[in-house]
Amino acid sequence: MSACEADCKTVCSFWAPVEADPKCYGEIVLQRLFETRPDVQKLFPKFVDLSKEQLQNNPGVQAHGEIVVRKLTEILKANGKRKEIIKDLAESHAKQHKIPLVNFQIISEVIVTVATEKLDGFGPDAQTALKNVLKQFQIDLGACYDELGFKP
Ligand code: CUS
Repeated sequence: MSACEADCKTVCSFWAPVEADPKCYGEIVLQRLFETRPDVQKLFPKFVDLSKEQLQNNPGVQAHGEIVVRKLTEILKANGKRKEIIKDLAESHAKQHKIPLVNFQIISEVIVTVATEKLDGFGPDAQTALKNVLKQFQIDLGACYDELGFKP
């Protein structure tokens, strides 16, 4: 088992609540992201003009949050197929949404914070494992961005 697979396995052992309720956890992640980094909110055409109040209980935020968390769960469980998932993600985020790489670092930090706060027993080892997985994810995504010639 590679180091990355081991890290994925560690994180997965705490992940059942997230997998069971991706909409709820996804909403928390996006709310926290927009709260801490209003500049990132501007990258979402659907959400750019929404006030803090309008972001609460927003079906669009919940729906996109759910997508983000489902994607992340898919990556955690994919092992060999990880690269393919990331390649698709890179295509859509480079060509269609034009999301610079740094934003994935920002959302990764938020994901670690939220997991640490909300998941039972998610201690230093689990946090390190999740950080490693997300770091590798950013490296792989960056390589795909390079291949696509997307230089933000
Ligand atoms: O979609 C998805 O899925 C992603 C997430 C990951 C997986 C973590 N995204 Cu999209 C992200 C982001 C965006 O879009 C924007 C901004 C920032 C981040």
